[in-house]
Amino acid sequence: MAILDILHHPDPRLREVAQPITEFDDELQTFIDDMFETMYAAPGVGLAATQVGDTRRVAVMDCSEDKNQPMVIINPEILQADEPQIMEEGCLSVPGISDKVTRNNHVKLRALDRDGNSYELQAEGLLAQCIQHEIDHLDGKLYIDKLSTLKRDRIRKKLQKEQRLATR
Ligand code: GNR
Ligand code: NI
Repeated sequence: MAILDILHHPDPRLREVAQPITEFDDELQTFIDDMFETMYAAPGVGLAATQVGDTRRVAVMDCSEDKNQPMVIINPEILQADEPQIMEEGCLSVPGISDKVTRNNHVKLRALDRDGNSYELQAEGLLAQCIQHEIDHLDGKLYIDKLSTLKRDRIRKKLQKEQRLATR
């Protein structure tokens, strides 16, 4: 097991579009375990491979109260989305920031599990929000892309300054 480094905005690797997974080998299983360890340690309710510099189309999540409902989504597809509403959102790749964005409160998901078996799931609330957030990561998108240019510029400058202070 290993805790992986989480990339911070504006790292250009957060903008890469992840590639579908076709190999469900031992290396993938180890990577998924490391992603869970990294997510729980952060702590966060989700983590996409993009955030740890990997271009495979996989994310892990656990939106449960007791942190006992690990979920893997591989090559995910949203089949249906409805009930747009404003939700407060944060991201481990945009640390120390949160803001309101519009998300669908209900989604129907199709994805593969860690063994490559297809499943479908109806999700609502935080889980639905998290699914949309993680799929956005796999498409190189961040929730701050939905904010005004002014807000996004301020966030980028703040994180770039923190980055400079952390690496000097
Ligand atoms: O930990 C996280 N919390 C969160 C809160 C509201 C909406 C989405 C999220 S996901 C985030 C972890 C993360 O950055 N996943 O990519
Ligand atoms: Ni995120």
